[in-house]
Amino acid sequence: MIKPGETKTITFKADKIGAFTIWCQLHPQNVHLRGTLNVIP
Ligand SMILES: [Cu+2]
Repeated sequence: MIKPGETKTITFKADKIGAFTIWCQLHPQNVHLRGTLNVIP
């Protein structure tokens, strides 16, 4: 988690191409709009 206004860089290996739904881990999935993580070649 990060505080409001704070920035943080994370690194991970995206081993599949596509559009993946992402959501907040702190609240039920219907509380916020979901986001999409797009992995492109
Ligand atoms: Cu949330």
